[in-house]
This record gives sequence, C-alpha cells and structure tokens, in this order.
Amino acid sequence: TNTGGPLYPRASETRDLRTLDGLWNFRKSPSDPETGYKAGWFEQDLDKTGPVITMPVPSSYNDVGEDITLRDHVGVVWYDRRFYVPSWWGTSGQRVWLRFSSVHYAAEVFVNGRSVMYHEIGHLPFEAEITNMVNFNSSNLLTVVVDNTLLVDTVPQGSVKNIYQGPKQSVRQEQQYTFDFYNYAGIHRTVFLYSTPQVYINDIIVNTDILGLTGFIVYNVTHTGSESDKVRCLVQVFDKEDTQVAAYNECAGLLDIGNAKFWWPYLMHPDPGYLYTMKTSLIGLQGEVIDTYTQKIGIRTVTWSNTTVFLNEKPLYLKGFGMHEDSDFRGKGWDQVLWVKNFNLIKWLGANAFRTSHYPYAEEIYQLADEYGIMIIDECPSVDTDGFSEKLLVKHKQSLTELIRRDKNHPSVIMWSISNEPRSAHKLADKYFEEVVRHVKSMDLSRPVTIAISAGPSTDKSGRHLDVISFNRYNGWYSSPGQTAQIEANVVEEATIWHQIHNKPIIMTEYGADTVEGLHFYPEYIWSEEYQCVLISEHFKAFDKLRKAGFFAGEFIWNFADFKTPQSITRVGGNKKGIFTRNRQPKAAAHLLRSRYHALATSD
Ligand code: GCB
Repeated sequence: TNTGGPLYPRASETRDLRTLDGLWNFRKSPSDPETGYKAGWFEQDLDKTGPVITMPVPSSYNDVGEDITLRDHVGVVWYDRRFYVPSWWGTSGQRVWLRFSSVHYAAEVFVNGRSVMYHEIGHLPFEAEITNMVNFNSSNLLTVVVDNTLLVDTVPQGSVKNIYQGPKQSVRQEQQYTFDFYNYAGIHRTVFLYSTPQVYINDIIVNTDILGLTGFIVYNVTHTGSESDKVRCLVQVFDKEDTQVAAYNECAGLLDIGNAKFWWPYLMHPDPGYLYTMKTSLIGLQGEVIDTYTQKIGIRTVTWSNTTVFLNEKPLYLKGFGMHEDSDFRGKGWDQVLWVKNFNLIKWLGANAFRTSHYPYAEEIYQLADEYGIMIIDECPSVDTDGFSEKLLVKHKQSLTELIRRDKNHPSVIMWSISNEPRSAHKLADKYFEEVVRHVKSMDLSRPVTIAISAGPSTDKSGRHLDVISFNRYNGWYSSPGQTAQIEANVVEEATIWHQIHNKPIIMTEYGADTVEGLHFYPEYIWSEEYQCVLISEHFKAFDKLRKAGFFAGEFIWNFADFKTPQSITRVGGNKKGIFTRNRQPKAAAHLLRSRYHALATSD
C-alpha cells in the first residue's frame, strides 16, 4: 500500500511540476474484476484492447454519461492516458514522482505496464517515485484501475447485494450503504507529476505558539536521499511584504517572531487569515541550494477547557455548517470554480467554520480556508461506523494517520472529527474509540478530538474519550416532523445533559430540514422554505440560551447545499437540507442564517 505525499506538490527553484488532469480513456470492467487483468489491459493502451469512452480527470465518472449502468456501476473501472516526462528531469538527475490527490475508493496504478502503487480509502493522497519506470525519450503509459466497492471492513463501510432480474435471472450488483451521500467514484482530484532533486525535503512539521506579542514556530524538517547526512537546513520566514522576519539553519528548531501577526478567524479580526511564508532549503557542503520547498503557515493556538474552545486564548463560537464535495455532473470531482464560489458564500453568510463532513476534502480547500480565516473540523472518512472489528479499527486508524500527515500544518484545521454517527451505543464502541483517540493523540496533541454523535447521551459510549462532544439531532424533522414547538426545549435539554455527563464543551454539528426551493406554505409545512426558516429559528432560540449557559461552543446547520444521495423515497433528487440549492442559490433560510451569523459576529 502506498500512502503519503505529506507535502502538497509545489514547483520551486529545485522542483518542477505538471498535472496530468485532462481527458483520459475509460472503460467499465465486466462484473468479474479480473477480466482486465487477465486480458492485460494495463500493458497497452486501453483503446487497443476494446472500446473506450472519454473521461474527464478530475471528476466522478457517475454523472457525465447517459448510461444508468455507468452511474450505478459497482466494481472495477479502468482509466488510462499517455504522458511525457521532460527530458531535462532525466539529464539533471531529478527524481520523478506521481501523486494522486484522491481516487475513490481503491486504486492500482501501472506505469508502462508495471504496477507502481496500490491505495485504499478515498479522499486521501498517495504517491510513488517512478524515476526508474519512465522513458524520457518517448511517451509513457499510465493506467489506473479503480474499485468503488464498499464492504464491511472498508472506510466507510458498505455491502454489495446481488439482485436477480429478468426471465433469465441475470445478476445485477447493488452497492448498499447506510449513509446518505452518493458513493461517487473515480479519479476525484488532481494527478501530479513532479520532480525533486536526489536529496529532497520529505516532510515539514510546523507547530506554533504565542506568548504576548511574540509568535513561535516549532518545526521539524525531514529529508531523504543518499548523502542526505551531508546537507544542512535553512528555514526562512517571510511576512506578507516579503520581509524576512526569522531564519535558522537547523533542521529542527524554534523560531520566534516579535510583534507577530497572528492567524485569526474571519470576522474575529480586521485582518483574518494572516499567513507567513515559510521557505525551507537544503544546503550542500559548498553552500549550494539542493532543494527548496515553500509553504504558507499561520501562527495561532488552539486550547480547550471543560467548557470552551479557545483560539489565541479567545473563546470561540463556531458558526458554520456541514458540507459535501458535491455538484452537478462532476460529483465529487475537485472544482476550483465551485469552491471559490463556496468560499464567497461562506463569507457572505458571515460563517467562520465548517466540518468536512464526512471525509477529507481536497487540499486546495484547506488552503483557501487558511487564506480566508475559516476554521475547519477535519473529519476522517469513517461514517456510520459499525461492527467495530479489529480489521476495521486498523483501517480507521490508517485513515487518520494519512489525514493528520496531510493536514497537520493548516492553521484552519482546529479540530479532528474521528467519526460521524458511529453506532456508539454498541458495547464494543468504548474500547474501539479509546484506541482511535489514543492513536490520534500519538500523532497530534495540539487539537481537540470530537465525534459527531447520533446516539443519545445515556447510551453513547464514545463521549468519554473525546475533548469536545458534538451531536447531530433532527428535532422537527426525523423526530416529530412538522412540530416545531418542542425544538428549543429539546435542544437545550440535550446539550445540557451531554455537558453534565461529560463536563466538556458541546457543539451541535447537525440540525436541519429538507426543503424544496420554491415550495411555499404558510403556515409553515414540512419541505417548504417557510418550514426550514421556522425550524432553524427555533434552534437559534436554543443556541442563544445555551451560549449563556457557558459550555456551548458552536452551531453547524446541515447542510450548506443540497447534495446527491442514493435513490430513496425520503429524498427528492437528493438531500435537500441545503440552505443553498445544489447550484448555490440561496433558499430563504440562507438569508435568515446570514443575518444571525453577522449579528453574532458583531456581538462577539
Ligand atoms: C445525518 C447524517 C448526514 C445526513 C443527515 C440527513 O445524521 O450525519 O450525513 O445527510 O443526517 O439529512 O439525513
């Protein structure tokens, strides 16, 4: 299994970078997943071994065609394309790397017919060095086999059912899962081809601290390659005016910046999201620059007590939503237009946070959040966790290893969410989550750990292992649909009980109502815009009471925008709990939420 690519690929004075995004060849495998392997589809161009269709990368493959069997395909698909490696990478002795930012769910990658990597768990990057497998003088064949099958021990879990149909009782496979976002699949994010020198920077870990007006940066640079012991490090930090404000020539160290500008969330400071530029270089014996990597960092602290989460020692009140990577046609494919639009809407709303429900999002999204001062509860891909087997635990921990390795340096990431709605009343959940939390703490002690819990406070067995208790609850929707009179009391009561049991800060990570845009009923009636407005207003009353109680740390409406789900009689073209439509147009509730979030910002 390949993992990693801990550093987001960037060009620099010593590194070059191409993307392999574009139009690839694509073919669905027959239901026997071995078919393509047996026929050697990885050894020659796909269009030589059978019919192909054109597939955009990055994108989910499900919604780009008119073919229902492609949309609902279960199992293996094949992608391929040709690529060139710049010949100067070869002549100057650069290493050649191939990095996939996300392929869902499992992928095997071949270069010129040779298997170079395998990765399981979508939404997380993986990479391999392919220097010795590529031709510099002719084109190279890149083949990717993708399998979207979810089973009892994948993250997330699912099961495949055989459906017998027609007079001949032919078998159709159906992917089943308990969560409600569509299991989009394919090469979802950018594919990078990049180069590094022989001796190269492998990873950089950055932690920050604050004392008075001084900002501290604790860093650790690791580097690899033969003779890598002969190099030294140079770390330089520049402010936004490109003035060097700190530098040190050790691979691990502590930098201090007097009168530092700290990273503040949006609307909590006139200059939110302040980022410094950190330039890390490896220097050879003659003083020559061997490798350079440049990244943005923010100086901030996250701390927490039994009632409050603090940012730079200021109590936080998180105002945001759960989201999805989801849009028309491209499904979960990374889309920069969509995400710049999303961030503009987040700012328009006056929100300061979101949760990456229910999986890690594209790295570019965290970069935007860093820039804008939007805080992220970073969620791993474990949703509706059930069964709690040893095998699942191993994979669940692996997903967090990869998540933390990828996202550790983002100032925007202020909390880890290790699961959404696990079956946490199960007797095995206690030990299971104790172990998952222990694992996260072994990698990162600087951020609190939470779970978006759906079990009730009296049955849940995960809460005692967490730093912050988050709960999802659908008062006025799944419970007592159409009834809003009890919402305020129920929410206040439940949050208070969670706090009484665990003596920890409490967040409501989900509440909401499905709403068809343009559907109006007065007095309010479920599915109408009026109902969504009334339902959220009742929640606001509860939140205002809870804020006064002193242990309530945030409110996250479900969901930012409508999104695609599997077909179900409870979903009209998808989940409609968005305050924006899938096209990112506001429903009435968006305006209401906006006036609240802005008013809260001025009162903070
Ligand atoms: C939940 C889940 C979320 C669903 C939502 C709903 O509890 O966490 O993934 O989309 O409910 O609308 O049913």
